Amino acid sequence: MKTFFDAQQHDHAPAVELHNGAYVPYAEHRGRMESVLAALDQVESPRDFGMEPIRRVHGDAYLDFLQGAHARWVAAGRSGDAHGYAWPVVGRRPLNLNRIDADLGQFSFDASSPIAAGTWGSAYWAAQSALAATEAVMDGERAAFALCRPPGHHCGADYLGGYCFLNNVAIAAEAAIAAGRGRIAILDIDYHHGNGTQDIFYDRGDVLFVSIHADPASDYPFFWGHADERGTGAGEGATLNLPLPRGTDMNAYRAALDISLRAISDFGADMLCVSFGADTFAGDPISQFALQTAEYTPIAQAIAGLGLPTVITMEGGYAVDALGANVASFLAGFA
Ligand code: SP5
Ligand code: ZN
Repeated sequence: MKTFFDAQQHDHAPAVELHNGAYVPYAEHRGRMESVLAALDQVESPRDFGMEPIRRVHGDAYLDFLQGAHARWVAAGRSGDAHGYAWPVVGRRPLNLNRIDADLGQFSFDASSPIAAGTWGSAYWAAQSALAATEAVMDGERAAFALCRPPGHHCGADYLGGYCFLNNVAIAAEAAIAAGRGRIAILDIDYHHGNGTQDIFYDRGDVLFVSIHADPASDYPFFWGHADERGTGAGEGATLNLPLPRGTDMNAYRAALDISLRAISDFGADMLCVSFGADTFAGDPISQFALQTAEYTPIAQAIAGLGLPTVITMEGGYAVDALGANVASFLAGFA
């Protein structure tokens, strides 16, 4: 399968994240990509599609913030990565205070996604990888894989979080629509709910968002991904959340997958985008599902059975030693 990755995606290297009350080593590190790259035989660098496709998803104020945040952090006399610590209560009006600490709160929803010196460049090239995979599929490939790092599904039009800065799968979907595709289905099979993607398309009837994830009653991101979230306005019914309990194994997972595939098939999409996270793996250090390496192949075969041109973007997966094998097992299902 055509796979896209740019070496600049390695530059994003935050040191620590806040977890259970302490700063611990950042789980979303470059070793993840090294594991995947070692398991795949051919990877291409994407060409540069520029800012326009990114601007279709993200607001200008957010993009200006993201590009400038680390330099402003340094200009404020700080060292290391930019960490926010104060957030506006929901409903407070946005204020233009020209204060890096205020903006870190304004444009994020959690404390697990510091901005490092290389963050913007890596996020930019992850998005370009997603665009290259989209282009490959529109040029006739049956499926293509964007090895996105940083991942994207937790960040919204105007906020970052969950290790995500630019929403790669949303950027891919909007690029396909701009190129003339009418209806896009997004299937999110990361362990965590894809809250950013859901928010971006919540009122849209032309993009179906379907997500299978750990129940947000027990797991991050808590405030999104509950079964009663079904879209709004023209998007009513175009969001489908299938939360599953901790401990979910292949049997229960497969039943939710079948419901997802039926919804996508009923929607009549002409392209599919898959947010693929391998943090559903039994050995994942931050997640609690029980899928095995070999089970990613039949999952992918079932998805491929839809017969839709498919763009796959990488999301989470933190069992670094097994990550390459898990990704390879998934991609094998499309072969
Ligand atoms: C893309 C994706 O999978 N994002 C997941 C973000 C989850 N963040 C909340 C869980 C925090 C767990 N931190 C563990 C750190 C271990 N070093
Ligand atoms: Zn995840």
